[in-house]
Amino acid sequence: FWAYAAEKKLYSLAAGEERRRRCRRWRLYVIVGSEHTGGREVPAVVQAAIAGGAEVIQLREKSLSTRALYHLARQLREITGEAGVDFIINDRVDVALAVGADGVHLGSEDLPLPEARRILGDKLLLGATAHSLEEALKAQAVGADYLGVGPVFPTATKPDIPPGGLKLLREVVSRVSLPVVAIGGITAENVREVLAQPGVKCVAVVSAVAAAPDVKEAAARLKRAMEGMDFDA
Ligand code: 3NM
Repeated sequence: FWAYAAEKKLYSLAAGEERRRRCRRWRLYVIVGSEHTGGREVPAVVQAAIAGGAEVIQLREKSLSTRALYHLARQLREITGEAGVDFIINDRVDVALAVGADGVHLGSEDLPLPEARRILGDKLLLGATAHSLEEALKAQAVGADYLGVGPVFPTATKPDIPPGGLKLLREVVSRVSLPVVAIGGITAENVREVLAQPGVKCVAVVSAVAAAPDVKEAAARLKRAMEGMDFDA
């Protein structure tokens, strides 16, 4: 029994390390949902974001029926799969499994992380939102693979939570070993100062890409702004 348990533990440690390694490769994480695309079709916006250089797409829909969400998620799974881009679904563990997404992002009102992990098995990525150091430590303790940390700057997309600034990022990175995705009010103008924080290698955006008149160019502009940064630091 002990040999079996030890082997199982080793196996699950290796799976966790592999999941975190995948998240550490991300630089530009684009969140899309029909509320943010200014009436444009979500799949077209996702195509353009990928063409501009997004490496991970999150579908975040708060008011579609389950069937409509499923159909949309299937289309995005196809687009992201062809492009070799990771595909994350906000909140809906069931839909993520149904369409074969790469992971699920969970907030504090969603399923608890350990339950989601039990349902998802050890391959899918599990992201958690952290608005404070306390939430970040808690999410790490219960098995998140990466953390969305913010809001960094004031943003109309999340007006109810006070921004934590670059200080919040520094606090979290200094105490948590998980990959950190900075979020909230990030644009091509401020992305360099965000990524200049040691340990922060990825930014997530909603409006800077999904709401931009030229989505591909907006994503490409963010990627250009990151050029020459030392992500190994
Ligand atoms: N979550 P924009 S901030 C969806 O801090 C979301 O948890 C946040 O949108 C958090 O790029 C945020 O338009 C909105 O500022 C980010």
